Amino acid sequence: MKPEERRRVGRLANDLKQRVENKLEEKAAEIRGRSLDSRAAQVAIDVSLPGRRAPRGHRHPLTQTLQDLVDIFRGMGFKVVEGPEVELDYYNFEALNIPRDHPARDMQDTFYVTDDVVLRTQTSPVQVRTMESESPPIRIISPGKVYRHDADVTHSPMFFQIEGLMVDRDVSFSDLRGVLEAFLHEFFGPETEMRFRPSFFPFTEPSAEVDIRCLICRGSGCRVCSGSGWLEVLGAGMVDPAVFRFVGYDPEEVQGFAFGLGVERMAMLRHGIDDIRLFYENDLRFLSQF
Ligand code: 2NL
Repeated sequence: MKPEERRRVGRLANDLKQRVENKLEEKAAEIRGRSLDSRAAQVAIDVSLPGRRAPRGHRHPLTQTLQDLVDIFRGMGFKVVEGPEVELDYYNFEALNIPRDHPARDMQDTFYVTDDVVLRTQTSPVQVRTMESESPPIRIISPGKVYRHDADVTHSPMFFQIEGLMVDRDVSFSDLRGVLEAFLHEFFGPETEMRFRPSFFPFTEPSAEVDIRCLICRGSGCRVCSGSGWLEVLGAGMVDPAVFRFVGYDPEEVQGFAFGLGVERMAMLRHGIDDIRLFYENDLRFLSQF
C-alpha cells in the first residue's frame, strides 16, 4: 500500500481488533456469570433441613462392665478403694502368704521392675494396705489394672480385676456365699444357677472357684464351657489367718472373706465375645456395637 493508504487501513484494522476483543470479553464475562449462577443453584442450602448431628461416642464396653460391677457391690455396702499399679513385692506377694519360692513369683508370670518392685499381678495389695491403715469392720472392693506375662485369645498382659474383702467379727463362709449369689443374680440374672468348687489360693483357706450354668448352652455342654455345662467366673475364700497376722489383725478375733474376678471375662461372657484382644484394638466397628 501507499504510505497514506497504509495509515488509514491500519487505523481501521486497530478499530476492528478492539471491537473483537471487546465482544470476546463481554461474552466471556457472560459465560462466567452464567456458570456461577448454575453452581449457586446446585449448592443451594435448604435452611429448613435438620442439621447434621455431631457423632456421639459412648463408654468403652469394658468400662461399662467395670462400672456395672462396681455399682452392684456399692449397692451392697462395699467401699471402692484404689492403689498403686507399681507395687512393692511385700504387698503383692509376701503379705498375701506367697513366699519368695512360690511358683506364682516366677518371672514367667510377673513383670519385675526391680528385685523388690513389681507390676501388681492382682489388686489384693490395695486391700492389704487398707487393712494396715484401718481397723475392722472392713467392706471394700478394689477395681483396677493388673499385669501378668501372658498373651493369647483369653489373656492380655494388662487386664482389669475387681477384688472384694469383708472383715468383721463373725464373718462366715455362708456370708461369702450369700454376697456372691446376690452379685451373680444381679449381674447375670435372677435365674442364674451357681456352684462352689474346692480350690486353693495361698491367701485364703478354705478356697473355692465359683461357676455359673453356661450362658450359651444352659448346661447341655458346648464349646464355650468345654462341654462341662459350667463357666468359671470367680475365685474366693476365707482370708487365711497368716494374712491377718501380716497386717496386725488377731485371727482369733476377726474373720473375713475375699474374692476376685476378671472384668474382661465378665464382659466376654455377657456379650458372647471370644477374643479378649478385641477390647484393646480400638476398632470402631467393634466398639460401636456396645
Ligand atoms: C482368683 C480370684 C481371689 C482373693 C482373690 C484376697 C485378698 C486378700 C486376702 C485374701 Cl487381701 N484374699 N483376694 C481371694 C480369693 C481369690 O482372686 O482367681 N485369683 C487368682
